[in-house]
Amino acid sequence: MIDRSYKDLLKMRRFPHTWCPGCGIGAVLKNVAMGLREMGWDYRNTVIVSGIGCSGRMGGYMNVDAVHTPHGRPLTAAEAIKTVRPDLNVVVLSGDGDLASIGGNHLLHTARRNPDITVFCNDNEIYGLTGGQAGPTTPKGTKTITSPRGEHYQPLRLNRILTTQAPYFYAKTTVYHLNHFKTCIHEALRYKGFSFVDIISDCIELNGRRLGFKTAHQMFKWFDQRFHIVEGVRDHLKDDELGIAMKEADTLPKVKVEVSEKPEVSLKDLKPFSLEELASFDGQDGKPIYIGYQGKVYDLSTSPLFQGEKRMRCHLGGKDLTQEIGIAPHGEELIFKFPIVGRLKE
Ligand SMILES: Cc1ncc(C[n+]2csc(CCOP(=O)(O)OP(=O)(O)O)c2C)c(N)n1
Ligand code: SF4
Repeated sequence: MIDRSYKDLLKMRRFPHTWCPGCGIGAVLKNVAMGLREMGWDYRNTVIVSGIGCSGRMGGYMNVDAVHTPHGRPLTAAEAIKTVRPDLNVVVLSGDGDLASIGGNHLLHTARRNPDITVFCNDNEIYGLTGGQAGPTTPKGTKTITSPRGEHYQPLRLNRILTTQAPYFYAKTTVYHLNHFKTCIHEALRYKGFSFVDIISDCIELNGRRLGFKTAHQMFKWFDQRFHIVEGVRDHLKDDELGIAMKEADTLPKVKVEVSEKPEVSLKDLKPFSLEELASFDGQDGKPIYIGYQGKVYDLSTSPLFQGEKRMRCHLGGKDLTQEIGIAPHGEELIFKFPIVGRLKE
């Protein structure tokens, strides 16, 4: 018997939905709901965030708390929610125009910061809601309402952009390759970190028909010709490959720091200085510059702090500066590397 419990994740009272018959968004909604169900994610522990567009309407049909953000901003809201409520599962449902065009900057930087959120991008390679204009992922040469002679520019290659800097999880699939699609959803939901599933989908009405497809199924067959599945997890995916590209954080090479240990000097073996004696080592008339710090006397004559024009700082020489160095940023670092020449008398 078919398990229809995923419907608990949908607001069935709102159906029939708003999307055109044959639109791929329905398949995305249903399969994401099934994926959440398998994970045991529901209204008690999950929040959906979506942007603006036909795809952005998915959040309104999910039976969990959902945030409908301004155009291009779902990732900002999603990351904020995850930051203040790390106990919640945060899932973004939106379109390629919303996420990669007006929201492109947020996509780059959210991916870079790697928050634990999952993004399902209904990538119909067009701006659907507004009438079928060319968008960021529209393939070069595609005829759209804004490119009647064929789109002039190369599309953004999310497969390349989102796999440049580890860690990353980028999966590409289509609404037609159902088993693969389900696997990508499942793996993305399980991934700890920023996961992005790029789902090639159809906008039959405002893209497909203009391209000459009579039915959504004809578009699906076209997806089948354009893409093929590659097995296993890859570092990167080529433009025509469907699969999962994933990489853990690059570990920085361990830098060996050589520390030359100075032998610990016993205070009692050091030459004792009274404050009056110390005061005479103030750098004037060619005398060295001595400074007292925590009971020891340091020779700072060669310190860059007192060279050239900075010699005017010589009024600091010949004094016990324990308090001043204690509150100065990097104070101790400035003094420790210089030779110890004595100790302050009690
Ligand atoms: C600030 C702002 N600019 C432009 C729009 C108009 N607009 C609404 S949806 C949309 C494109 C959405 O495209 P996509 O994310 O691909 O979703 P689809 O409709 O294709 O599912 C645009 C440009 C808007 N609503 N707000
Ligand atoms: S306009 Fe396109 S993307 Fe929007 S619901 Fe219709 S088929 Fe789907």
